[in-house]
Amino acid sequence: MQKDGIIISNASNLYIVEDIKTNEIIKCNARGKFKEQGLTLAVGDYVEYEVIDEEKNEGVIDTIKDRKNYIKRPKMANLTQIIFVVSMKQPKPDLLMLDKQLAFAELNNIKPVICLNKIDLVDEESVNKIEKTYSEIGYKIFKTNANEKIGVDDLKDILDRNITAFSGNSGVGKSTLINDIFDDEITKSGLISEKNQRGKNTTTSTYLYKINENTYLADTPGFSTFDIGEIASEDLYKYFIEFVKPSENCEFVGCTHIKEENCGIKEAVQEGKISNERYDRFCKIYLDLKERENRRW
Ligand SMILES: Nc1nc2c(ncn2[C@@H]2O[C@H](COP(=O)(O)OP(=O)(O)OP(=O)(O)O)[C@@H](O)[C@H]2O)c(=O)[nH]1
Ligand SMILES: [Mg+2]
Ligand SMILES: [Zn+2]
Repeated sequence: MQKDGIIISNASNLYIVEDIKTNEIIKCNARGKFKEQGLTLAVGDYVEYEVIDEEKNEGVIDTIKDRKNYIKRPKMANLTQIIFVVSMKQPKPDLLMLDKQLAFAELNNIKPVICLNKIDLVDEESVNKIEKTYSEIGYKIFKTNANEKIGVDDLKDILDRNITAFSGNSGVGKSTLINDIFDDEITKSGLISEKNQRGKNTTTSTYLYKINENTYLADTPGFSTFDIGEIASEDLYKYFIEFVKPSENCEFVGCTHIKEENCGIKEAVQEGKISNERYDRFCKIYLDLKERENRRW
């Protein structure tokens, strides 16, 4: 009998499937046809599986359902939301990284959410400045002090009906936030808080935790920003969402929005409709992508 499940972890050819209805865990292999079709199954895939061995909880995956998206590093399907954690201090905010990651999310059709953490370590003004830049673009912003669990409840609410991952540089507070939110649910099982010999939390493979009906949290080894290398330099502006409308006013077809005269995006910067700093970071990322393209030829 075919049952509905979701892949919650994967090591080489073994897929751990959680039954959607019963939450039972079944160790599955994949049918050979997927390989023949060049399809790689991934954590987050909704599947139909069949139980082969009732006692050992073993089964086989027959079908993959249509994917919303697929990302390569970490290998994952159907991620619907990423919470980008930015630390206000120790380490200081890395907005270049944030902008790369926002572009990555836009490229993959994943809802981005920004969490400004460690607000206890800086004055309110510097938090509000970053908040203003990104809320004006239309992004959702949360301000937290994870150590004191301040602002964390609001974060919890947006997880509902999503497959969410946390992302951000080392030390920004991802694990602290996740532990805050799932104090009881997850960390008791020891999974997220599992420590390696050095006593530091590490995540080496992706794992999905079911929080609620249709609600999962992905613990991942981190997102490779190199994946924005998939974006052609000339398309980058499309993933800086507030640049799209002004770009309609560019005089030249194929305007790179860097050096040209009569560029709609540069005009919007001058008129204060696009943040100066965001534009500067756009130029930096553009030039990076361009250089990578040139090296490829
Ligand atoms: N003052 C302050 N410290 C915080 C806050 N959130 C986290 N920290 C501290 O920052 C340090 C790093 O936090 P982690 O949660 O381990 O950071 P992480 O993002 O998981 O780091 P990696 O696992 O290395 O990627 C810890 O010592 C936390 O106690 C906060 O809001 N305020
Ligand atoms: Mg961590
Ligand atoms: Zn332009």
